[in-house]
Order: sequence, then structure tokens, then C-alpha cells
Amino acid sequence: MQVIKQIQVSRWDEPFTNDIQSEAIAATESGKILLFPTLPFTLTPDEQRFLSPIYVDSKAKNISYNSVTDVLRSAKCSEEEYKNLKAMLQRFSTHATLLVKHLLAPYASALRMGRTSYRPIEISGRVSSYRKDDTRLHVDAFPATPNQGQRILRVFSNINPHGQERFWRVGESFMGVAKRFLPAVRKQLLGERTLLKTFHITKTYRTEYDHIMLQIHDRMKADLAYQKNAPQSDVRFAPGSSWIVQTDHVSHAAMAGQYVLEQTFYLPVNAMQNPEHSPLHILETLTGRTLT
Ligand SMILES: O=C(O)CCC(=O)C(=O)O
Ligand SMILES: [Fe+2]
Repeated sequence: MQVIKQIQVSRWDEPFTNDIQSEAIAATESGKILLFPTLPFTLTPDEQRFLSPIYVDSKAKNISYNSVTDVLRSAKCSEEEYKNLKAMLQRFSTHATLLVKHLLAPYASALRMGRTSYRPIEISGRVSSYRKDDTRLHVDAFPATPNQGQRILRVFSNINPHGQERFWRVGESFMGVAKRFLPAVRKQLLGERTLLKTFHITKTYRTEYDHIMLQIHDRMKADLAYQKNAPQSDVRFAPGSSWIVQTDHVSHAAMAGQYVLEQTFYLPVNAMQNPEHSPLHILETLTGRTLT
């Protein structure tokens, strides 16, 4: 399968015809990456000083912004810089929202805002536990933030000033991933979700869906033979390009690159044009159970 659908656009607030909107929705729901090769997010001269890894707290891999609480996390900087960094992430968040609402207009009223992140640390050579290692193929599932079946839709933009691409590997379809890893998923223990929530390990209940997605995420990353032998292709995102991808069903690994901005959105499955493509529907079909 072709993993990329290219869309020519040069403004974040560009309107799209109904035909382009429908094609984009069909493509993203079937597991393609929507790539905008000529859609740069341009930093202001003042913001360019943030093109350095020194602004990230040493324990974190990126700086994140929560637009609901208006809090910027993991930034290591002066008060003045904090304000400016926050403004930069807010600006990206606004741009990403405009793009998604224009291109994926039927989703607009149902989308919920997630985190905005700034990733100024080179990925390759970054050391972490295997679970946190995004250079291994995986589908996204967040341990502390159960999404309870909702889709994870992310907008990325490569703002690298040195001509460096963001290099990803993209793996097999979600159906392929699910069939391969479901048999190894351990059962969620009785009372596990209540315990996790009571001790604030999760923000809301980890449904059986979240449990299975996390298990699949971890088992994919732990399986080195799978990492090497699974069907996959290389994808390179040039600086000045942006892309949209539903990372809960597109198997992906970020191999190299520095300086990316990212906005996460959550989308209820019933707002999709084709809910059968959702990981929730696929997992419910394969297990024969309701999972949320
Ligand atoms: O930073 C990237 O390019 C993607 C890393 C990743 O796997 C993710 O954010 O889900
Ligand atoms: Fe990921």
C-alpha cells in the first residue's frame, strides 16, 4: 500500500474543496499519512533562539503545552523565555487546528484538543527504556492518558533549520499488527483499572481497549525480530513539510531528526466516516467483545 497521500497547500488556513476533504478523510482513515510538502511553520526571528536542545528539562524528551490548563511543561528557561516559548507552541497549536478544521471539516465539531509538543532533541542515539524508545515500530497508546477508544490524530511540522529530514519507518496495517500481537496480550486483572485510577497512575479509567493497545505497543517494541523483519518502508519528511497521521493505527518509528512541532487531537470513533477502520472496531471484531 502507498503510505503517503500528498496534498499541495502553502497556507495553514487554506480552504479545501469537498472533493479534497473527502479524499483526505478516506486516506487518513485507511491508514495513510497526509503529507503537505510545502507547508512550513515559520518561526519569528525571536523564536529562532529556541532552536536548541538546551531549553528542555534534562528528564524530558520534549516540551509540552496543555491549552486547556494553559501550562507549559518541561521547559528549562527564564520567565521571559517561558512566555515566548509558550506563545510559540500556542501559535503552532492554532495553525494545526486551522489546518485540521479546514481539511477534515466533518471532524471539526467532534475533535478534542490534546497536548502540543516541541521536540528539539535529536532522536537518534537518545537513550531510553524500550517502552519509551520511539525508534522502534509501534502504534501510539498513552499509559497515563487512556483515550478509551478515541482516535489519536497528530499534526507534525519539521522546523529543522539545517536541512535535516525527519526520518520515520512505517510498518504494516493495524489489522496486521493486531492479528500478530493479540494472542500474546495478557488479560487485564480484576480491579486493575480501579487501582490505576485511585493511585493516579492513569487520569481516567484504563478500559480494556486501552489495556490491549498498551500491551500491543509494548510487545511490538520488545520484539526485536519483529522490528527487523516486519513489512516496513522508510519515509523522510523534509524541513518545511508538515504531516497529519492517526498514530494509533499507523505503525511508525521515528529514527532520526531534530526540531519538530506536534499537536495531538482526539476524535471519537462515531465521528469517523468509516468507523470500521478504527482500532477499537478492529479489536472488538477480533476479540468478539465490547472493549470500552
Ligand atoms: O517525534 C516523532 O517524529 C514521532 C515520535 C513518535 O513516535 C510519536 O510521537 O508518537
Ligand atoms: Fe509514536
